[in-house]
Amino acid sequence: MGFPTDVPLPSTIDDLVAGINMLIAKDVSPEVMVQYLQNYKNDDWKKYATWDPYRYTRNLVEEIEGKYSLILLCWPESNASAIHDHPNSDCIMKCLSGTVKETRFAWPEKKKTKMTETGYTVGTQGDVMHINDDLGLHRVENPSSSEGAVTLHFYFPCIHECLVFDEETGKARRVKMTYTSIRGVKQTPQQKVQRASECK
Ligand code: 2CO
Ligand code: FE2
Repeated sequence: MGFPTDVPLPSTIDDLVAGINMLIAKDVSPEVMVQYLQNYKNDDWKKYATWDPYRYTRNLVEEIEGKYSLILLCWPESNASAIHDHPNSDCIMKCLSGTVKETRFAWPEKKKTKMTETGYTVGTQGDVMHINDDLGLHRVENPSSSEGAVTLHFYFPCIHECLVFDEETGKARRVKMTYTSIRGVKQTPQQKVQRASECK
């Protein structure tokens, strides 16, 4: 399916959410979602940005349970995610600021064996990437030691937990994901625990 002509291209992040709602209702493909995210060029995402010097923050912009979540991730210098999956979800990631490196890995086949890297991509402002469990696993990182990075992640459907893998052995454990802020409101540790236990 081509890009639906009745969905206006987004000039603000609120437009982006409105357009996503229309595209979700039309049940469009990940490729159409990639095209749509490519067209968001504003920097009004800054109102959702929060920073932690030690780890990347996850800031929920919008979520419709069972449908999608749109999350702004702020990566301090040299910070990396664990290697992880995206259970039954498509993940589209757009680099909004700085540099982001995505390294892909194959699903482990043998126990106690170092995981196999299958390639990597380095993205800068405006670049959009797409992953799902059929395409493999990934680690995302900010490779810069002098500058933060910001990425916008669109998951459809939403994911609230994932498997994280030990690169040396391929051993996986399931973790719940929490939000640093929700629709611009910073979450207390209690709210994070409460919400993690509500999200199955
Ligand atoms: N999946 C990770 C997260 O939501 C970020 S890497 O891009 O999908 O925390
Ligand atoms: Fe990811």
